[in-house]
Amino acid sequence: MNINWYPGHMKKTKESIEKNLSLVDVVFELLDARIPYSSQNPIIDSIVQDKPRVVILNKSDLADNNANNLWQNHFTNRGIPSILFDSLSGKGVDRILKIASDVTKKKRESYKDRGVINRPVRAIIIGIPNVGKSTLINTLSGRKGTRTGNKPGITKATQWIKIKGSLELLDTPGILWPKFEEEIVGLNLAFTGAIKDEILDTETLALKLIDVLIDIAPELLKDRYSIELQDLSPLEVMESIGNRRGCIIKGGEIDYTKTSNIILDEFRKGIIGNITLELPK
Ligand SMILES: Nc1nc2c(ncn2[C@@H]2O[C@H](COP(=O)(O)OP(=O)(O)OP(=O)(O)O)[C@@H](O)[C@H]2O)c(=O)[nH]1
Ligand SMILES: [Mg+2]
Repeated sequence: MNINWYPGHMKKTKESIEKNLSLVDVVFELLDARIPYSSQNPIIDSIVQDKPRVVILNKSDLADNNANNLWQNHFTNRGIPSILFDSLSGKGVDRILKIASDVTKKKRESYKDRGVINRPVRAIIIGIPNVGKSTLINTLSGRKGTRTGNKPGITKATQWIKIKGSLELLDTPGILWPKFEEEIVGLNLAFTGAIKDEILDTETLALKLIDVLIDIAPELLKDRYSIELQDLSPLEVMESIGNRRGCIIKGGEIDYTKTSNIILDEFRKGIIGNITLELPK
């Protein structure tokens, strides 16, 4: 399955991020805790250069707890500060503010030495579509200053939002990159909802997801849909799920589209379980 989604507005956003970078003190890089490798933009290093950077592993409430810890260790071992976060509950906001203050300490002191007072710390939030950038900003600011939604491509333009404690955050539209070198990266992004559904073949995608789940989370799959897996193929598993859920069209045939949508939707919402799709290499 060949997935590519790099519309013109993403290229423009990338250019706008590069332009705004000189204004910011710290970069918050939001990754999806279920796919920290696949959600990391390979061109990020060249964009961010030597700005202080903090990785926020968002949607950690949907990911596996052990895997969350492995990923956090992975970033710690590479000297990159990281935070496990869940923008919806907002638990741990203080840690984000503290890290932002720590990594910008030198910069703030240099301002003070030069007599600049009351200059806020400015941060830019970057990440793939739908990872929760705008939700994080709303949680930090305590108000709905920027629109959010459960599909990719909600934020259309960059926008500064003031946060209490003299922090200013720049919300940006989600960006991907021109080509996914590994097929699994494109699939992981599509499974988790970072690629707009209109360009996806949802039935093929759901079959690929079943294939992955049979491998990494067979018990959760069995429990959620009360099915047996034995040696069933992904297609047979989809048919069992369709039957269970009454996704049947005229003539008794399985409604594959409806079944596929249920599986993708329930995976994305964490209803099948807390599942991390990849571990540190
Ligand atoms: N479970 C869970 N859902 C989250 C979390 N953060 C955001 N969401 C949901 O994910 C969806 C996307 O959130 P947004 O904040 O709009 O994502 P975004 O990164 O700004 O997306 P774009 O503007 O399209 O790039 C929304 O439905 C949020 O409610 C989280 O930590 N956990
Ligand atoms: Mg947004």
